Amino acid sequence: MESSKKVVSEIMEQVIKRNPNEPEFHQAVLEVLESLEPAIEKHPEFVSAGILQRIVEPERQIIFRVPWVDDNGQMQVNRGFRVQFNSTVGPYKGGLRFHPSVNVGIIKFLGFEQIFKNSLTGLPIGGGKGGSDFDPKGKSDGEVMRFCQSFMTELYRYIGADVDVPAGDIGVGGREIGYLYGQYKRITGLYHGVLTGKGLAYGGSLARTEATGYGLVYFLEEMLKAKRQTLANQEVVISGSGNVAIYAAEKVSQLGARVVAMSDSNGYIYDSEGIKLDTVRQLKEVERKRIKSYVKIHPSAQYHEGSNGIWSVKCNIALPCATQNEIDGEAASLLVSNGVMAVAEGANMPSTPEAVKVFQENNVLFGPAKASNAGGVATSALEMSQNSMRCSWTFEEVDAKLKDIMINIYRQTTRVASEYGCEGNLVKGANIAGFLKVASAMMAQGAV
Ligand code: NDP
Ligand code: 2IT
Repeated sequence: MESSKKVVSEIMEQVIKRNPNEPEFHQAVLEVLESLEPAIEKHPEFVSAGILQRIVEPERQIIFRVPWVDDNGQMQVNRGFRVQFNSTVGPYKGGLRFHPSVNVGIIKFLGFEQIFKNSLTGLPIGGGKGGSDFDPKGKSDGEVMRFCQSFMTELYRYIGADVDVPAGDIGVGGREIGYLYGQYKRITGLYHGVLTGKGLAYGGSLARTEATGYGLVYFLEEMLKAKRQTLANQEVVISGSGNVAIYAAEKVSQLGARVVAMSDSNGYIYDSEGIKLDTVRQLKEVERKRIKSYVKIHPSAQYHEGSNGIWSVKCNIALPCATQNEIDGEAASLLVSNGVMAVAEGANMPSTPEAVKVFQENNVLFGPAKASNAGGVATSALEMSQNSMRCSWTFEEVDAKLKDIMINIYRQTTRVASEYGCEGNLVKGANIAGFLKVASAMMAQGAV
């Protein structure tokens, strides 16, 4: 039996060769493979069955042209993506991201991570991700609608309620899901749960909007409980001011903490008295304005240009909820020297490998994204169940299920970390736990 290190380095070499110019994908794969070493040692049968070679290769990658006409009558062309990564435990499931930085490597890193995250939820969902380099910022509702209709006119042939079920991610919220759903229904004539995050009037689930942020905080509460701590009176910094950030802020505030800083891609606001979330929601969810406008309404708060400066704000708890690689080693060291006690990831891969190392070496409680932000996709799976059953659960019912799922993910992650000799290391615990279920299902299904 080859050493697990050798197995990992051979596969990594192949991944880099086969997928050139995709640094985020390489980063995500390396992190998972390295943390799987103890699992590979215990289960040589996974290596002989080629599970690792297969799991790093998407089942299917779809890239398509998205032409649309802007408000000036000009033709615009964007690129659309859907990466169907792994369908071993259920239909492909994962969000769509609309952001100018989107490329196939970004979608592949997200789709790859989604396999393990979705497995951790315990629900029957495989891994996928999609999106476009379309930038919704500054576009009219009509432009966003025409773009979404064109995007779905191509995507519809690859998805389905039992095939692949997209949802939101950066730049894709209720408005976009509505336009995408309408077009899918018009083309196919089918009224079924092909997307999640739908409006409540047409098959959406209560608590899906809140789910990622709330789930993150339920996970964080478990991390704190293990150290006999609570959220009461903690000072919290949350990056981003989108869907995940807003509902993480709402839940930590309900539990007695104070959010002192939030951001967008231009800069961050600091309000020592605690950020007024109603203002943030009005600015971001309703008016689609920049976070800078907050200080016009609350002049005692401060605005600082540059989003990364947010990590210099002193806090006990940091919740990165904006984007990948937003905390590097230097930012992590700054947080540590300012006394941060816990970091839980709302965004996908927001901490660089150097940052994770800094947190772990300094005994900061660290909740990795695949575990801590799984509440969004878990609630999407609950939306799929309700659609299949033609019923709607109450907010309280969905929220209670979400909380149970997050507590289970925490327990599973800590238990597997101990079983595999890395007690307290939730990064390894989450990756190994997510992997074991998918790997054994792949073994059972044979060479597919
Ligand atoms: P939104 O589009 O609602 O909000 C994104 C926020 O992050 C905005 O404040 C945005 O600022 C900021 N942001 C985006 N890109 C960058 C960047 N390159 N640099 C700095 N700031 C940036 O997205 P979500 O809240 O849905 O997603 C946030 C993160 O959470 C992503 O990593 C996503 O993958 C992850 N996630 C989302 C889930 C969901 O259910 N929505 C589930 C699990 C994870 P600006 O407005 O200036 O662009
Ligand atoms: O990263 C994620 O888990 C999401 N964007 C949510 C995916 C989903 O299908 O709800």
